[in-house]
Amino acid sequence: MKIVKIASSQGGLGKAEGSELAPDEVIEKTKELFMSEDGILPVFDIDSVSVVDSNIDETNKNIYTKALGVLKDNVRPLFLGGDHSVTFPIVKAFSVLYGSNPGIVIFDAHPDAENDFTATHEDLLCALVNQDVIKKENIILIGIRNWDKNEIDFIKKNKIKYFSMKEIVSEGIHEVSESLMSVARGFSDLYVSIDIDVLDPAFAPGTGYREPGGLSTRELLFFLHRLKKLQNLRAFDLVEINPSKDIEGITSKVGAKIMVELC
Ligand SMILES: [Mn+2]
Repeated sequence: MKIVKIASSQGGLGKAEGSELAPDEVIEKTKELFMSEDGILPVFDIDSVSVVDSNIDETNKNIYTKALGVLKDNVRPLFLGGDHSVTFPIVKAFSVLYGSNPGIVIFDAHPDAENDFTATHEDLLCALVNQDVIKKENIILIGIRNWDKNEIDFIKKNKIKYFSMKEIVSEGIHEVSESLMSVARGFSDLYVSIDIDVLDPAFAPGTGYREPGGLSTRELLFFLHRLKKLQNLRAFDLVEINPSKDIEGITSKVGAKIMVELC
């Protein structure tokens, strides 16, 4: 599996400091996992984006250019962040390449719809919608459970599809997964973004914003094992793992597990 390391916390408004350490830490932990649960031996081809110190615009340009090149190879890469702002330039490249009807599934505790002026990790959704990077009806959020009034208003106004944690549990994970699959299958091309804070902090404490009441690791893997079967799936990212806030490497190992299961 092609892995693109993006060792940047520049879009994290200072609050994601430490997430730039994640790519190396997570890759190191993959050495403790022998094969995927489907019996696939994990083999990683590791590449990286050059991160320009204190210059997020230059870093984002580099992410965009790298993503364009890697996505063209059609090898279903995983982009390993980094804070969640790295998703924006990748998805821009994705939507340029896959013009007909691309869509995105975002696993996250937060809608990331705080501001609409720039692409930080707090306003990813606004940037995707307002800059028309992905059609708003082709964006699906999963695992949402902490949002403020602005964010609810933004989601309602734009009719963004989402499955909150509450809904996942009350409707049942199988039911929600079926709904998700039926929408995702309809996209010409699918991108999956995984913010590790979609997991309950009991499973993934090493992240910037610990939000109680999240998915278990097993439940996230259930969704990912299903999504992985879709023919239109083109790329993943895995973001917001923060080794400096982790406990005994628990979260980095969860990241490694996700990588191995996506092989
Ligand atoms: Mn988040």
